[in-house]
Amino acid sequence: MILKTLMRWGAVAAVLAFVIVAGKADPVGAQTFDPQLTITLADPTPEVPSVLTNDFDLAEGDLQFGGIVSFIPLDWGIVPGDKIPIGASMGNLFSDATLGLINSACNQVLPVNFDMMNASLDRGNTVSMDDTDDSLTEDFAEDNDGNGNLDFVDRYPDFIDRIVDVQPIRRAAGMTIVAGTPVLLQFLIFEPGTLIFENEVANDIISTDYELGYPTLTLLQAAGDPDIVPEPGIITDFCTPLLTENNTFGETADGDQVMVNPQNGTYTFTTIAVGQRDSDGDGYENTLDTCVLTPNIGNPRVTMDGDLDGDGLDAACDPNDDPAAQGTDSDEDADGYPNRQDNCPLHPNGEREDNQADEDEDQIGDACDPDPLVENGELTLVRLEKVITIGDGTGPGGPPSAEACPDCFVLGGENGSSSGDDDGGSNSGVIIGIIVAVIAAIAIIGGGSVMMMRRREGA
Ligand SMILES: [Ca+2]
Ligand SMILES: [Ca+2]
Ligand SMILES: [Ca+2]
Ligand SMILES: [Ca+2]
Repeated sequence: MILKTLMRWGAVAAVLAFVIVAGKADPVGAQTFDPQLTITLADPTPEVPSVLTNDFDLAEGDLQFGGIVSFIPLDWGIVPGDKIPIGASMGNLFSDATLGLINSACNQVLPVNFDMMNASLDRGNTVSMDDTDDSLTEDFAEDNDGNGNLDFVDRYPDFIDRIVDVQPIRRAAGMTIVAGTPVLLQFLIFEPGTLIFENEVANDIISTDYELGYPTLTLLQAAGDPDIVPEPGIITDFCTPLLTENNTFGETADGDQVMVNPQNGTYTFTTIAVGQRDSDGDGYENTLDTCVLTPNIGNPRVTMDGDLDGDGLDAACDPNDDPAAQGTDSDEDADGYPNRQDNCPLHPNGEREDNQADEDEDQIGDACDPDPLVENGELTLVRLEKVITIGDGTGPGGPPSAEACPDCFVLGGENGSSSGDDDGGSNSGVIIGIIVAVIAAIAIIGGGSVMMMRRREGA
């Protein structure tokens, strides 16, 4: 355990070497969640490979996202993953993530980039996100069969089925090392109509799901896994600004088609993004706010702002915000979780207690939640639509022809429902879970910081 801890903290130095400190002041204000989406198609000619760039940005001061589901239009040409070689490069993602490290202000920008590969869809051949063989590397990040593909490419991460128990038609996966820890990013594409939003809030925004097209779910690490076990880590916050650029290739380096433009016409890409909860409405989401029930005095993005003793706890609820005690209260309740990561910074709820338990998943721990069974703070759903024109846009539209894309997914065709255990309409129960689980999950990144740090089995 000591060795593990040392290795982790050693890695911090490496991270800090790449960190740009952006200590810019941000006026305190009401909560906003205003994601900006841009979709660019390199070549709008009908029926040619689609080279798509999707920029998703959140400005500094916005609430961090809790979940994102994107839809690719129904008539777009999607080649299923089982028609593309495993391990083939299908795109990349560049992002600038803003992090708070080791209890400091959330203002350190870390570039995090991924190369995305076509990955196995075989849910019968799974791999763990834990280090089950005690090799000091998590199983998914190893190449146990020595075929040149890391195991998250060859095998299906087992936690996915615990989040969404539905067969995807394609999975793109990429890994990068952050703070010495392998981090996995995955995009799962499902058949149109698979995700049915029964969520009350979502229903206000989404009228029909099938017509929106192919739902794409983004999974970062094992966030959303109900079996995840929190543990203290070095990444204590994950906040805005956030910049992401996601590029999808039209074909692999060997010329295998990946995505193909539809016929002359116009098409709408839809993205549903959910902002995290902010229970006291002070503009700081629960995962970033050390005083979740009291409007903050300072800005958690600015070093020591409203935090005279620099312990990460805002003076609005710090019982001893005393400069004379600077640095000594970095874990005020002495439960092992630093203040900025602790979902109850003033109530012991560490690994010896309930270990950050949060029954209603509002990122306020049960130990200090005034309503442990009722979520505090609203989720903000935003629906973003971008219209893309193919050709001159005057045509009636329609999918690419079988000649232009022999392997493209055919709606209602024989390559539909590869699992045979779902047919869209019967999955409402599944999906209620999805948006909620993913929200809860990704939100954990900031507060519980489970994203980068997972307990190894038996550790
Ligand atoms: Ca607050
Ligand atoms: Ca303080
Ligand atoms: Ca605590
Ligand atoms: Ca709670």
